Amino acid sequence: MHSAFYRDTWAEINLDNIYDNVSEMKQYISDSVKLFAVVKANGYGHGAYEVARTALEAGADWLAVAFLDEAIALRKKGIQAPILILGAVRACDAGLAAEHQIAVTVFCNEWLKEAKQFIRNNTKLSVHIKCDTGMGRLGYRDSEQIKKAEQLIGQSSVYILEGCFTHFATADEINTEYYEQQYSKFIELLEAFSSPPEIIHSSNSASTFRFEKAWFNGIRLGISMYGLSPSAEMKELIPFPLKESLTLHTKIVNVKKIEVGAGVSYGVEHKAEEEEWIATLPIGYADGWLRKLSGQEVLIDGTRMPIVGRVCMDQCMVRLPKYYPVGTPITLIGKNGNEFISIDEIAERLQTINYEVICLISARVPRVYKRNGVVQNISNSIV
Ligand code: PMH
Repeated sequence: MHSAFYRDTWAEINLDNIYDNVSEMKQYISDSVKLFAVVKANGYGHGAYEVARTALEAGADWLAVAFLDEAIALRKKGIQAPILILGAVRACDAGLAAEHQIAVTVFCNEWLKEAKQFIRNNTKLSVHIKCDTGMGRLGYRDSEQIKKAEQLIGQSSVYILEGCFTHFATADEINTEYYEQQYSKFIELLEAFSSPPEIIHSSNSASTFRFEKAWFNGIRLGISMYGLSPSAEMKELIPFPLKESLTLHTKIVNVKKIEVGAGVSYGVEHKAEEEEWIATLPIGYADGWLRKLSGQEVLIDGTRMPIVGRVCMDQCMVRLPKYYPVGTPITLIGKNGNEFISIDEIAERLQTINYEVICLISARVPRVYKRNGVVQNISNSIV
């Protein structure tokens, strides 16, 4: 269904590209390896439900999210595929996860002891044991604790031990020393099981591309499903072309000629040195188009123009080389004519990583989903 939006700023999500990225990855890994499509944080800003559906169509076996609300939201929209919550779930919510057939991550035996009372007898909770092999975030760090976890799970009628996993901290870096330490630690921790769980998974995008030995029988694909490289160093190591899937657009809402010395925006950091055409764009930091993007270029008619003055909450201004009418389309991220502004370019300007740029595009920016080249759906969380 199309839901309307009434502002001239939107993100376009190319689901065909997401489909292609997933199916390329499916072909790259062996048939016996399950693909977890990581759709946490609203599908890295792209839209969790639409990405999940597309990834499943393209051959993903599992979905992974960060917390219970994200998983339940997918279930409520009718997604029936297996879902794993990668982050912590409160023990008192274990029953809710079980009712929705959502698998949870377990990283501490106290949790196993406490959570079982919240799970109704006619339901079962699938658990994946998380090993902290060096990320220092969540997970068991020693074999004895894992043996105990296996026992606690075995003794209880409400738990099913389904998986075991870890997460690498440096898979996207050229130097592999720390990676190898984590890998060895994971192998050591896996030996603690008297009977290993069905699904063993450790690799994010970077690790999947680089280390076949760390595929085990599941990989967790996040950033590269969205067509992006996990890091600048990784770009040359990616075995197939990735397709960026998010572009960001707006339109000129006001245009004026300002005289020499006239100021633009808060703090008047820009003053015209000669007569200038200034256009106002209806996008600002509350949309995730941050203040640091003052000076960043945008595309009009296949040409780059700079943002001048401070980016405001809902608007920013660009200097035009000539008059353009209200309604002229502007590309903030993506291709326009022969020019292209990549997500990585924005990340560089913000001195951050591409992950952060896409996650920051806020809920008030409508998402327009294209599939098979045509608009399939529009989501607008405001109206
Ligand atoms: N598995 C876990 C446990 C993760 O936290 C992430 C990403 C992925 C897989 C996917 O990684 P990829 O996007 O590099 O493929 N998590 C995060 C994070 O917490 N911060 O940045 C990325």
